[in-house]
Amino acid sequence: MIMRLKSLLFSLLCLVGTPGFGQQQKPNVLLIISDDQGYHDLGSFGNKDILTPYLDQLAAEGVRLTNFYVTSSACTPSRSGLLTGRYPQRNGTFELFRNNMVNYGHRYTDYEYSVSPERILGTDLREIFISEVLKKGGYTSGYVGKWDLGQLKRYLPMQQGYDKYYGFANTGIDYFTHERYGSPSMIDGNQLSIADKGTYTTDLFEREALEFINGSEGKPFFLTLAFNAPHSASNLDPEIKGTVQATEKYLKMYPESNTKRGEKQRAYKAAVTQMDQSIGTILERIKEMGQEENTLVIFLSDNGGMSLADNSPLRGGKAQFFEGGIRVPCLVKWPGKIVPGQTNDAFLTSLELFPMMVAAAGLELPEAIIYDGFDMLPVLKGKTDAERTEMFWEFRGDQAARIGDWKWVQSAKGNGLFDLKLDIEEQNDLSLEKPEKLEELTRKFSKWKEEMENAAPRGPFKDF
Ligand SMILES: [Ca+2]
Repeated sequence: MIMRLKSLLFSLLCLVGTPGFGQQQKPNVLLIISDDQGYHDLGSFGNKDILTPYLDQLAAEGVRLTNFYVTSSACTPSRSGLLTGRYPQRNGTFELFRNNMVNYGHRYTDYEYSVSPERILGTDLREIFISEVLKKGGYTSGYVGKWDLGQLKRYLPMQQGYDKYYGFANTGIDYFTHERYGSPSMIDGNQLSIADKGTYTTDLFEREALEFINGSEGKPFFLTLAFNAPHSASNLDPEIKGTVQATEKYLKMYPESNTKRGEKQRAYKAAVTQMDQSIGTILERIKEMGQEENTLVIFLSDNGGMSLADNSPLRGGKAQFFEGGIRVPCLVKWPGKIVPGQTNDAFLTSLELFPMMVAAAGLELPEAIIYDGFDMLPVLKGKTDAERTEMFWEFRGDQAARIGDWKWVQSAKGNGLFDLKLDIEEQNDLSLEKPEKLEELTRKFSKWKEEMENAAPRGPFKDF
């Protein structure tokens, strides 16, 4: 009898330790990244022309962040900051892993590509990716899409805490051939693969995301889904170079234009709409699995849009430190935790996402590592006003700082001191009227820069 009781007790204890019995399973985390999507290129951010019904639904079911920044105006450093929770200048990936020869029309030979900086450099292996922290917490993690943090096997997602990888590791490809200036670039696991050549990337990333989610049942999942849409295609063909590629089905949703630029914009919009549809399909699948209530969904663009995009009302775009290059659309949904249908204009950045995901998973940040952000969930819940007070940017000699509502930019594309509260368009340079403010921002920038320079040497750009 006693033995039977013990056995029964043991069984009960086991049950208690199992998700679904008296305790909530750890939340799934779905982190969706679009590439070079403009601040205004979603219906929920005021665009009347572009079709994004599923992202608009996500906004209606979650919170829309209108004052949210990434750590860089370019892809690679923005992603290094996001996935390590640290300023790119601290983690050492503050440049693109790129050999500029292709910009002058040169197509790499296979050998040249194999030894190019783009191919052989990657984010410092000492950095701890969000996937590595979540893995320790029992998560199964998948990375689908653009990685951009190193192409050699040692730098790929499966060596950085992810259990699955399907995507490309360089900074941009052709949407159909999956080649970068002629070099095959799609990777399945740790191997280059041409098995899916010819299929539009968004379709492939949707397929792979669904496969990962379907296979995760019983375990909390973390999926990073990084579309290449609507980034321009990396193809030397002058008809394709600098354009966004789209499929007929989605092109047909937009009226034809009689100008070349109009047609390019039409394709940009079609690519955004197809990405939106894929996001909708994936969110629907999560709902069918009964996991909607238990899934934290985050959506953001990795940096501002280029010339085909609409960053209005912000000034500038990609590769600039005016707001259009670094303030991006961000949506967060977590049913039961975040009140749906809100707009939150707190000053926040992508550096907050790492601590937020770790806290959502009920885990602690690794000790002895300096993180540059904080868990922003209490801000999204409206429980605290403790938003960010300062943020700094640097890229190729351009510099910028935001302290409170004040923004300072010094760059090849223009300079100025702006009061974002009154002048979100950064039209009114107050440098002469507010010298003490200018002095405060430049002094704080110098202090930040000194801290970054004194941070532990990290490769590849800093550690040489
Ligand atoms: Ca980008």
